[in-house]
Amino acid sequence: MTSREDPPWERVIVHADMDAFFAAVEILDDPSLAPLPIAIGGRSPRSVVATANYIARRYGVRSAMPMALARKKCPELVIVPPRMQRYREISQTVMAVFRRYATIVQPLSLDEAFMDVTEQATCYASPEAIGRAIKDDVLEATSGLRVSVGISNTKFVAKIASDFQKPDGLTIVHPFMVTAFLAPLPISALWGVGPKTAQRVEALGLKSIGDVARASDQDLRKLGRLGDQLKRLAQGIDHRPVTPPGPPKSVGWERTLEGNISATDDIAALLGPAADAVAGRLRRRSMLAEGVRVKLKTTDFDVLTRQSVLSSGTN
Ligand code: TTP
Ligand code: MG
Repeated sequence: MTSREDPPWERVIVHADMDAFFAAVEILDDPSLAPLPIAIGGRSPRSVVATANYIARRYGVRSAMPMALARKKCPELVIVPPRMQRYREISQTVMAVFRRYATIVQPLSLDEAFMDVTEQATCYASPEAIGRAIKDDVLEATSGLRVSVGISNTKFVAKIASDFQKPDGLTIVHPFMVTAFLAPLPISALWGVGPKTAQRVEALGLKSIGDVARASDQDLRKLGRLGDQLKRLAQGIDHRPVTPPGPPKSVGWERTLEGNISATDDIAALLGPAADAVAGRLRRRSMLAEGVRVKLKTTDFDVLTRQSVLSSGTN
């Protein structure tokens, strides 16, 4: 059946992202948590929130927020320690569902993936129908977890769309709606625009994606090569293909300490075990590292990194 609307979809790209993933898994395994505000993370003053359910989010609890602050914002917050093994197991179930719908699945993390369903979509009445089917299948395969789905003709727009009506969202952005959909969004939604770039773009008087889409070449030239790239994205042009995952680009290990340390010797003493853990992971995957990066987080949650390239590979 090929009853797709005009203009034709050159590609049908799906982005799917589980709702409050770690928290949703905990509620699945212990339904008594469902009516309560919950956050996943440790209890120590150092811990940060991995995620929170939508009830806790109403109090302002957010991912990456120090747990101490989260408890201030929501005194009744129930803190649940993470169970990574269980999240990985459910992630495999979810990714297996995705692979039933797409020849190419590109996982971005445990709970989200791009799918190119251009071929498969011809078997459905509409892109919306395939999105509905994916959502229903994830719900069934996981016995109750919900996924938000965005569908458009590019990765860029599909990803924004999956977030648009979270939780339990299904947002279809037809090719002819793309520029209108993007126009009111803030420039920070453009890929490649972090806080620093955002300042440079805003200094040109460009506040929304629509402003960038309409910007003069003269203004955009002030941003160098980035200017072109941003204008194309703002116009919904993004040719990047959905690509299957390759070997990992990095392997790491990190730990949050229970208390502060500041003596150089104390810090140095932690490098040995960290290097052992990383090397073990590399050896298990038969990989060699071409460089090393050390990351250090301060009491204020500032992150300092130092790195160097090695003269030969190591594990
Ligand atoms: P997200 O998809 O960013 O968040 P979410 O699934 O919890 O909520 P939603 O998508 O509905 O907004 O991340 C997926 C999981 O990754 C999340 O459940 C926990 C983990 N995570 C962290 O551990 N630390 C983080 O800072 C973030 C953002 C996520
Ligand atoms: Mg998610």
